[in-house]
Amino acid sequence: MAISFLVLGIIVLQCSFSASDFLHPLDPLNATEINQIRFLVQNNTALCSLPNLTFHFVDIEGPNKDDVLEWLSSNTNGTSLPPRRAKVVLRAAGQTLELILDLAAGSLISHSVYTRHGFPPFTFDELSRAIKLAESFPHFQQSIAKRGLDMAQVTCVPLTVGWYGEVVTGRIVKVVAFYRGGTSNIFARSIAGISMLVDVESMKITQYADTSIVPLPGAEGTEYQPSVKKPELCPCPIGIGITIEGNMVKWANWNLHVGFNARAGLIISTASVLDEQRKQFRQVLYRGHVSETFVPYMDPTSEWYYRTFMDMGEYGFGRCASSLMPLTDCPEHAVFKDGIMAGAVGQVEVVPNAICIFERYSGNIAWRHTEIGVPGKLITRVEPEVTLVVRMVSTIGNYDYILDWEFKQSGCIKVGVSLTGTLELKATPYTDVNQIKQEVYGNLIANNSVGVNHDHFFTYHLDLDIDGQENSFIQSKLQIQKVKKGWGTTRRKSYWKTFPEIVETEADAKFQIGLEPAELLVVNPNQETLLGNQVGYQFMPGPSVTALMSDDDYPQIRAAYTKYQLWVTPYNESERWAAGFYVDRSQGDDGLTTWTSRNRSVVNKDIVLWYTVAFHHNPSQEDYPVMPTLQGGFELRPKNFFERNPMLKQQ
Ligand SMILES: *[C@@H]1O[C@H](CO)[C@@H](O)[C@H](O)[C@H]1NC(C)=O
Ligand SMILES: *[C@@H]1O[C@H](CO)[C@@H](O)[C@H](O)[C@H]1NC(C)=O
Ligand SMILES: *[C@@H]1O[C@H](CO)[C@@H](O)[C@H](O)[C@H]1NC(C)=O
Ligand SMILES: [Cu+2]
Repeated sequence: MAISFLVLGIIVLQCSFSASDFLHPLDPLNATEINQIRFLVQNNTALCSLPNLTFHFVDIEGPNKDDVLEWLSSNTNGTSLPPRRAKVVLRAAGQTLELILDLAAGSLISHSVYTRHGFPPFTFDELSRAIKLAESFPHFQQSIAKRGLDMAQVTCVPLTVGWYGEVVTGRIVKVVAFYRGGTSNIFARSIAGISMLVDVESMKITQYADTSIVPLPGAEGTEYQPSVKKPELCPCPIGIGITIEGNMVKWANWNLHVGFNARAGLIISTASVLDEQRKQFRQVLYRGHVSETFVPYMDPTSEWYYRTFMDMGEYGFGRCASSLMPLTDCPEHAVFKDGIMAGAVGQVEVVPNAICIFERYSGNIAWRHTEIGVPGKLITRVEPEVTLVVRMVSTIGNYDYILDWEFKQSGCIKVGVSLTGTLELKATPYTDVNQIKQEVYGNLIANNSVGVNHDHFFTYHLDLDIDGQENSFIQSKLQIQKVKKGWGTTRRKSYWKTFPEIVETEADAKFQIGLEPAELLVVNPNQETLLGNQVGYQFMPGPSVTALMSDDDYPQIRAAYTKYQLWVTPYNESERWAAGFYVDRSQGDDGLTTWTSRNRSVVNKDIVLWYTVAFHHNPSQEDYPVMPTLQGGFELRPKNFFERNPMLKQQ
């Protein structure tokens, strides 16, 4: 398996990459730049003397959006790129340090200590050292022996702990244990009753308790075999063709930039669509990516209550990116791109094949019509749908999240997020639903295993620029109108009509979607079609899911933004992460809810949409031992953006 994967990887790489050193101002940091950053930090006299210096965040800083747009419009190839800067977040001597570096000058622009609530993401080094520490802890080994288990079959998993009103003194993880014996599905066999706290800065176990012995769920039926069936090689249609220059992707009528960082993973930026009539590319999306995730479990008991993960800010979606498998994760002809980031000591880390890009022949119909009204003729015109998909998979412990961005020739952008992987199961004495007398906070989905109720929230940062930066947001309600008396000969009593309302300020720009019928639109009030309609894109939400925790519950305070599915804010480069930048043990005083309390105007401004795709997950037996994918998402659809259906060629 490993060998054939390697061979395929090489083949794909050969036909996918030109040696082009095409640059875009939003390109992720490359290996040379990451090495340069490490060098600058290690040779800085103030920094190099600090003990236990670790790198927690390294990414490009900026550049200024105006500079990027100017560069794009002047269409220069690598000349006059805006200044290349990096933001670095370090931990040293118990402090969080923020640096801004100038990569051209090789100098430190600014340097400050962050003193407010919350901590940067954990490094993988810290997490793996915490695991090793726990596994070698004598009391823990005794607890395992007491249960008659073999230490060599134990897997420890470090979990972030959230915040519950306490005074936060340090960076800690809770380590929980699972048993591999007889299975590779570790999350199916939880060793319950043991609780361990590790201070990751001192790398010491600060709390240990072994309270109760719960039966270990069996190994039988937990295994999920990798599919050995080789995908059939399709008689694939000849593709439209994907052109990749550096990180710029050109396909059909789309131009876009595909970026990556350790926190967000996949980042789509400067996406524009060709208008054949106007003979120009028109801006649609300046930048889009998942900005935070929130997975609160609904079990308030002592071993589970703290499981309220904010994976993106605590662990990182890019950090947890999986290498995609050719022909299974992505179809034939997919082009792969590596994910490059900085590790704990600033070293270059590469996730091979972190992103794939491919044409999708869905078997769907892009548009069609059969005309029977022309005498003597039966006219049928159909166009099959061919789209471009950009994909990554992030595996955060037990869950695998598949993130898709699909670009259609109709101008639509469809964003999908799929959940699969294994559930984080809770061990229980029960082997039959009828035995259950006490609340188990979920469902018995396998012998001795409860699938605990939980939610998944994915909050997207969507900086739309419809035909330019000055945009407005419109909520257009559909309301029933009564037909007035004395209206002539109609026998109708009612009809519906739209009532578009421009959303003025942030206080009005947060929505619980689906309560009443309404269209949600981003328009450019300064641009019209030839017919005089305002150009725009419609935001098509997925099913409406709202957080179901009380407002005073600590996880809900940290993720208060999940109460509304959609928020609109004026663009501000430093407002990018919905729950704030420092999420580990955050207290809810940064992020969307805080920013929007300023009640800024969102009319005819550069605006950003924040949309949360969410799922309430009440597990079932089919989720065991591995969960079939469950998909959610949303779509952006042109609305009076083109003069007519853009898929029809000019006549
Ligand atoms: C559950 O496990 C018990 C033994 O631990 C076994 O007798 C029983 O058949 C199992 N039930 C199912 C549904 O697999
Ligand atoms: C941008 O947002 C940050 C954080 O909310 C705020 O401190 C800063 O003042 C804002 N900048 C502008 C220009 O509004
Ligand atoms: C927000 O600003 C608008 C316009 O100035 C004002 O009418 C509204 O009352 C403000 N809302 C809040 C909650 O401050
Ligand atoms: Cu789930």
